[in-house]
Amino acid sequence: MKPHDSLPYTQLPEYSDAERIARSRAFYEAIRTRRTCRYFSDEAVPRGVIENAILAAGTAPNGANHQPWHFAVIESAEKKKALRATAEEEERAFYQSKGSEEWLEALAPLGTDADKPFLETAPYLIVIFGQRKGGMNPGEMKQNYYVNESVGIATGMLITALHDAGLATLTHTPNPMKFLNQLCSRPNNEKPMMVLVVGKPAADATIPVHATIKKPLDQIASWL
Ligand code: IYR
Repeated sequence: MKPHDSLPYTQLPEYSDAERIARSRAFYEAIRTRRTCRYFSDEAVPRGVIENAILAAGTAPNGANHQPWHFAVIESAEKKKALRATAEEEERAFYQSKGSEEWLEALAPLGTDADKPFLETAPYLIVIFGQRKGGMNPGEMKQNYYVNESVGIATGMLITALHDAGLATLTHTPNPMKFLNQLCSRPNNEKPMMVLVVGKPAADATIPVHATIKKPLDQIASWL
């Protein structure tokens, strides 16, 4: 007997080797067109797209299946304005003095600065929280495990789902982030980890060439 209630493993499609190679190549060709966006259109995007993308993110592998995440979706103009005001204040401190010379030098080819108008322009800001405590059921306060890893994987799946739906994203990391708990009415044991800006790119959006240079396979993988 198995030590747990069990179901047969999910039926995966029976592809030929050639089909698997073609499909993995096609997926790579699709995902390699993803670009971080810093210029957003204010055009509306249906809430259903965001809901489905969050449902997809919620299937991510995670510690003990406690699903230690919360996605606070900001769509109100006032909340966006408040988030932008605090984030820009912090970014000004970062770009003017707090950021080390080495760090600012590393960012120079991206052309980022303290101005973040997209935080008000884009239709959605998804604030992603990691839950240090929780468990599977509402109201539980069990220890959660591998919170950073779990939320990182879920965020990657969220970005991938949104890209697949034809939407642009920006992973924004205001520093420090604690103000996001109050802004999103989230409890103190939750750790804000990322602001994901979501929408359509502005018609005249550009990307830094620097960001398009990806390491080749032999630099990012080894076979042993
Ligand atoms: N949080 C800042 C700075 C920044 C840091 C890194 I590392 C980036 O890859 C990009 C930006 C900002 O949002 O501008």
